[in-house]
Amino acid sequence: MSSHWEEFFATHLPPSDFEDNRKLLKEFCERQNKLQNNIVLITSGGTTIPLEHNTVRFVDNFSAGTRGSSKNLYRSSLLNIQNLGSASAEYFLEHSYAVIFMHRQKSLEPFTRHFNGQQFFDMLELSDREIGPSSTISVKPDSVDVLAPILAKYKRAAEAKQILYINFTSVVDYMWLLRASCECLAAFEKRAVLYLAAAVSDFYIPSDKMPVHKIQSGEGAPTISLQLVPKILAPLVSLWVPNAFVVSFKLETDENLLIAKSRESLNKYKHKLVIANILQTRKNRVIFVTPTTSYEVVLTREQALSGLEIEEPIVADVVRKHDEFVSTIEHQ
Ligand code: 9Z3
Repeated sequence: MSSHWEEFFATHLPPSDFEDNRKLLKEFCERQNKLQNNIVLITSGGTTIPLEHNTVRFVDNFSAGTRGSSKNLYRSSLLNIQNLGSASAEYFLEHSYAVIFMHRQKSLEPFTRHFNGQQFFDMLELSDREIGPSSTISVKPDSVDVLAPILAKYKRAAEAKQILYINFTSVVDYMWLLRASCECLAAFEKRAVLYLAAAVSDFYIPSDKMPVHKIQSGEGAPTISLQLVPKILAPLVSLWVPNAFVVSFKLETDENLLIAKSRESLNKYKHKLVIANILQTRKNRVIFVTPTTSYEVVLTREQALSGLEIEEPIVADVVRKHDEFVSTIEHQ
């Protein structure tokens, strides 16, 4: 039996920085709504489930956070690993959407995802060996063409205050932030897109069943009993943002289940689109499943080698579908 979402919120406290995030969400959304912008909530990265209240151990969900962040770069040696969420954020920004990037803490983020710490340092030059007041730091000439386009896009989005970053770690944090985001997105009605790419835990240990302190190995191997996380798409679609364009992702490892599970989800929650993918091939093939159709979006080897990311055509297609959805309602 899946537990009910209302009981979940009644029995699990919000994260300690929840009110700060709620305020940021409210301010960001009010500003974007006044500007009449389209807005997308991208969730990205995996959620954890703690095994202890004072958490030493936790179970994690797979996701690098690529799908949600940005653009593939031209030099493979400077590329960071991809993540759907962070990649998609950059493409939505290019389509002039305001972006709420709700991501797992320390998972990939738009723009910075292209470089990890050491790669970034390798692009810089220090003027003197002995550091003094006249020392300067510059970008190596052969790195400028890599860094400049990303920096330009980053600056444009930051100066226009077009993106808000909020982060979660556990599935409980995720649930509270998702609901708070929806409270703010409701005002956008059909102009809001929810792009739910985070890999959310299906199972967890409820707060009242979790030990307070670190589980002791001296007491023998623990038996851990997990319960089902409530299916949050149900209230999200029917109650929280009933007019929004909701897109969920379906991750499977068995190809035979992929379309059937996606259709099942659409039938159950009545949202607009499921983007289905298989773990191993997610970077070059997804399937768009709507209530009436299903078709593949595939990246050829040549396209991948030329630096194209699958998130670019995915986002372009979602934006086109969202446009159609907006004009269909307007003409009703
Ligand atoms: C996805 O399927 C995402 O595409 C990935 C992206 C997590 C595979 P990366 O972050 O990977 O780029 O490394 N997300 C799955 C979303 C999810 O958990 N969906 C639920 C499900 O499949 C239903 S809402 O049951």
